[in-house]
Amino acid sequence: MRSSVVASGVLLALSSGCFAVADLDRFRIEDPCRGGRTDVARDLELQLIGLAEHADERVEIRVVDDNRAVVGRIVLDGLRYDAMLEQASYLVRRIVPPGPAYELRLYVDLDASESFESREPGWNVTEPCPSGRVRFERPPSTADIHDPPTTDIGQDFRFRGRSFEPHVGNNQPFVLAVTDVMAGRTVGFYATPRLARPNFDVRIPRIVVPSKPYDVDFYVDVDGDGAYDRHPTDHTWRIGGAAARTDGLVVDFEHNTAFQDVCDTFSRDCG
Ligand SMILES: [Ca+2]
Ligand SMILES: [Ca+2]
Repeated sequence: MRSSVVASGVLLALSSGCFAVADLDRFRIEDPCRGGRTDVARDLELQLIGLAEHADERVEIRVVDDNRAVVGRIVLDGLRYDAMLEQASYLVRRIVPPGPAYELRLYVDLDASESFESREPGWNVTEPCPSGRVRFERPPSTADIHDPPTTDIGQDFRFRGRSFEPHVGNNQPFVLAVTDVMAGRTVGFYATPRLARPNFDVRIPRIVVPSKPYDVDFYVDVDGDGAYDRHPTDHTWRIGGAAARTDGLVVDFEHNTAFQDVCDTFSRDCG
């Protein structure tokens, strides 16, 4: 299918004698399931249903590509549960890898060990149609998220936030994303519905590759509406182009008022 699309596009270009850059858009690879591109990273729109009993626990979601490599991780340090809708929903931009299919390996980290144990509830979600829209409704049975096995591709990411006193005790969510600058793809995402302490550590396991640069964007959802808003409504920051080392990437950050707009990392509605 792909080759036939390219061939017809080439003939069209030759017959018209026109090689304008805009014509390259014709060659993009179409999703055979629902339309849309499969040659670029796509957004994940995630709905989690039936996990209310685990709302205060750590939930980890591994994004697995069609080579069974873990190419992204989402850490939900407590779910932001909507009692009216009986679900938690998240938008993670550009974390669905290019390719025709991907999987999500999801588990509740009951002992907060940052690793999956066989007694913990886990599920494998296969997405044959890569739209990026996933509605996960807890099924009655669980699965071993290590079966079939996956491979990790990187080292740990750590963020050490300090002096966040203005945001403690106010039910203000903290959200962070790690972007592979060269690939233009999100590799790590962290969200917690509230900050319990002014000094806190975030760890996203095995997501950064030594010597590659990463943007680390984060914000406190000061108005608590569950969405990114530009300063002064929310407090928003970027640590740009941080290079990972052989032992991973550690970012130390002290709360300050040098806010930066990172809307595109967290929202599709940036005006
Ligand atoms: Ca565990
Ligand atoms: Ca907000």
